[in-house]
This record gives sequence, C-alpha cells and structure tokens, in this order.
Amino acid sequence: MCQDSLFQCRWLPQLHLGLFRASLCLLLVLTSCKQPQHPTAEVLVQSHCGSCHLMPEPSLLDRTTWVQSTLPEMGYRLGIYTDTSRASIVKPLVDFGVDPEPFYPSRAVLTVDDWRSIIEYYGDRAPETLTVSNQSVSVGLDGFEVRESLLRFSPPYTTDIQIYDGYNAYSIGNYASESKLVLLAESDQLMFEFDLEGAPTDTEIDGSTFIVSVAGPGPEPTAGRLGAVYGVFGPDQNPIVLVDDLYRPVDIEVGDLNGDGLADLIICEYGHYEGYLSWHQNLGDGSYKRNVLLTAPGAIAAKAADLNGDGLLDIVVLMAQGDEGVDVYLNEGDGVFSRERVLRFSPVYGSTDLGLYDFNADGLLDILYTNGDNADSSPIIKPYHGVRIFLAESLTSYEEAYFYPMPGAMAAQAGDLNEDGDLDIVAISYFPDYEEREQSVVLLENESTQTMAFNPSTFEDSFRGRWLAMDLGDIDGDKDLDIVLGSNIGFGPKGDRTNLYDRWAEESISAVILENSLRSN
Ligand SMILES: [Ca+2]
Ligand SMILES: [Ca+2]
Ligand SMILES: [Ca+2]
Ligand SMILES: [Ca+2]
Repeated sequence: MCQDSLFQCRWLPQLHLGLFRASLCLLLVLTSCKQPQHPTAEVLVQSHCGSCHLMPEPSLLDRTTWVQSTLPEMGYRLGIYTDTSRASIVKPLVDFGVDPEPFYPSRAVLTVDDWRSIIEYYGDRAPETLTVSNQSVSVGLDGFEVRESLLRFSPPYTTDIQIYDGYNAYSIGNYASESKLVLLAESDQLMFEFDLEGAPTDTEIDGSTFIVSVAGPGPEPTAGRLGAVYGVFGPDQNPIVLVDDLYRPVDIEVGDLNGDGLADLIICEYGHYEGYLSWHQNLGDGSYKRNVLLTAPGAIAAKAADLNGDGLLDIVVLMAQGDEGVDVYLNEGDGVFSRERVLRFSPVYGSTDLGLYDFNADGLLDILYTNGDNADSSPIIKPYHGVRIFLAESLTSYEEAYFYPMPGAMAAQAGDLNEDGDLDIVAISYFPDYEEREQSVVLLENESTQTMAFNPSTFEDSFRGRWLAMDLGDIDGDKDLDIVLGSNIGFGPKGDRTNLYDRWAEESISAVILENSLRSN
C-alpha cells in the first residue's frame, strides 16, 4: 500500500482554507485598489476586514505551521508560486477541464514584498506552540458490551455506517479494494450486499428503498463531477442511478420538502474547487428535478427538520470550507427557501459534523457541532477542535453553551443512552492525539442540562480502529440505543501521529459495536 497515494487520496474534505484564500485574495485586490502605495501587512490583514469573519487570528496556528505550510499554500491562491510551479498546482483542475485562473491566478495579485510582510505579520504574532487542555476521560464504559463486527474488509476503508432502527440491522460502506455496501443482521450475518462504483458516503432509507451517495471512484477531493446517488430497490436488485454528475457528494438527507407526498433528496456536494448544496424534487417517475440552494463547495452535513412548526421541512447545513459555518434554510413553501447564516467559524476550524437535538427541551432544536478535520496544511493538535452545543434562542440565533475539547473530532450524535431523561453524546475523532491520551471515542454522559455538565468516558482499547464513521440506534430491537463505529485507515503519514497503522491493517477491524445492556431481548 502506497502511503503517498493514501495521503493524496485522503478522504477528508480538507480544503477549508480554500475560500479563505480566495477572500484574502479579494481583500488584497480591494486593498491594493484603495492603497496603491504598498500597504503594510497590518493594513492588508486588518483594516479592510473589520466585518470579515474569515480572517483567522494568528493565534489559531503555531508560527511554523503558518510560515512553512499554511501561508505558502495560501500564496498559490494569490498567484505566488515561490516554491513550486503553477503548472503542477493547476494540473488537477486542468485534467478535468476546469479553468484554474479563478483559483490559482497566473499573475500575482500582490507584490512579493507585500506577501512577505503578510507572512511576517503572522510569524510575529503566532504562538510557538498551541496549548491543549488535557481532558480526563475515564476508561471502561458502564452499561455497554463492546464487540468487533465479524465482517472485516481488508484493509478497512469504512466511509459509512448506519443502524436501521426496527430492522435489527446495520450497514457498513467500504471502498478501495472492495467498494460495496453490506447490510448485516445484528449478529453480523450478511443479509445482502451491493457493489458500488466508488466510495459510499451516506445511506438513507425511504420506505424499502436504500438511497446511497457515492463520492466518486474514491472519496478524495477532485475537481471532477464523479459522484452519484443510487437507489437500491431490493436485495436482488442492482443499484440504479437516481442523480449523477455530482461534485463529491458526502451527505444526503431524505424528506418531502414540497409537501407532495414524495420523498425528495438534499445532496451536499462538498466538491473541491466547486460544489453545490442542492435539493432534488422527486417527480414520482424515478427522476428528480435539481434545485440549487447554494453554489459553493464545502457542504458537509445537512439535516431536514420543521424548525418553526409550520408543517414544512426546513434545512440546516454545515459548510466546512473557507467560510465555515451553519446556514438555516427556512422553507417558504412552493420550493422556495430563504437562507440565513446563523453560525460562522474560522477557516482553520475544520468543521466536520452537525446534528439537531433539543437539549434543553424548550421546543427549539439546538445544534450539536464537531470540528476536527486535520487533513489540511496544518496537521497539528488544535485546542479549538471538539464538540459544541449551540442552544437555539430563536430560529436563526444560536449561542454556544458547551464545549468539549477533542482534537480531531469527526462526528457526534446525541441520544438518551442511559434513559435518565436527558440527551447524552457520543463523539469520535479521526485525528486524536494518540500520543497523549485515549480520546478517539468519547461518551459524554449528561449530568446536568441546566449547567451543561457532561461526564466523559470511553471503552478499553478504544483506538483499535481509526474512527471515521459512526451511528447511534437500536441495533438489536430491545429499544435501547446502541452505537456502531466504523474504522478507516486510508490516511497517510502527513500529520499521522498514531504509529498504529500496522496494527489496524493486520487486525482489519471494520466496525466495533457497543451494545447497550440497559435492556436485553
Ligand atoms: Ca416532495
Ligand atoms: Ca432547545
Ligand atoms: Ca441520559
Ligand atoms: Ca439496543
């Protein structure tokens, strides 16, 4: 297995710096129009971006990372190619017929001296290292039996895990040597499997139909429109293309958005340089009509829910690239949605997952959020990675009420795991600090919603997989909530601090099941 190609093929949508670069580019263009006499870096970086949320504070990365890695990559976006050739940078776009000029300008938009002063600005202000507060996690999960799924792909490249409530079943989506979705009974017996032409990223069920999004041949970023959404209408059926020509779809949501009784599709086309958030109206004849909600890359998670109780499904979307944040799309009826940005994060945050839950039981859905994508130019342990709860104050106003630091946090879901009447959280990390602590899976037991106090614990040997995917649900029909975790070792050496690769490859654990023993059947 080629580590280099693995790194190139990293699944994670890592380019959240992309739009930041573009915005800095725009800023610099505007600035240079206003101040033709070589503005200082401070002017460039600060003065003209008073209301700009995209300007990352120098404190968010250490000096070495800024100067040696992140800023040079930003330079390409400004037309500065001091350590490489433009031709090599733009090849992945040109190969797909994409005009690279808007992304990597052929002429520098600022002088090299100005660029150097920006680098100095960050270098002077950035810390030597970032300080991460150590969390105390108790080991040993009370109330859960831990077992490894008997179904193992070798190597395990799990990109999707789902539990099917009411069916006593779960599925594992894998790519690379075997690209398929397997549906398993709770006892791990194979129920059926579908071959897929690429990496499955999400599975939804609509009646008896499986709907599966496939990113492309692999899950890695690409300028091409190689993704598709498939429907599988029965165990003996081949997957049928429902929607194709997609920019790397990483998440789908099923719901009747226009109230005609037919389940429509929301598709997060994360893409790379280009992408979309779109909804696809089910026309009832097996075809879908595409409606674009946003033309931009970076949509990573979408949830449909009726936020205001008017009977229409609204959409909440996490954008994870450049202008990172959460958008609410209120459904105005007749297929019309009004968009409002309700949360905004720094472009180095690395947003990864979003869920909607009413943590404080006030009737308003709150936001569960994770950030921890470290597959970018700054693969360092970051103190602002972790799990957050934003309580809803209104439909479009959310306040951070809880933060659990968790480097590399990749996904989280909430549910009342111990059935004491409040919502607990399970979170996984794809980029944990294995050298320091065992924090690749954490169960945060809700001790008090009023004070937002959660008690973290994990299971023995929780780093027996590298957790990219998870789901919470009742896998065995006894009505308590179980957990399934999916391992994916398709990430190469850059920033990999694990030293666990050989073990993972040898043991080939695709999934671990945490079976809740609160009840038993
Ligand atoms: Ca519909
Ligand atoms: Ca609430
Ligand atoms: Ca609970
Ligand atoms: Ca159960």
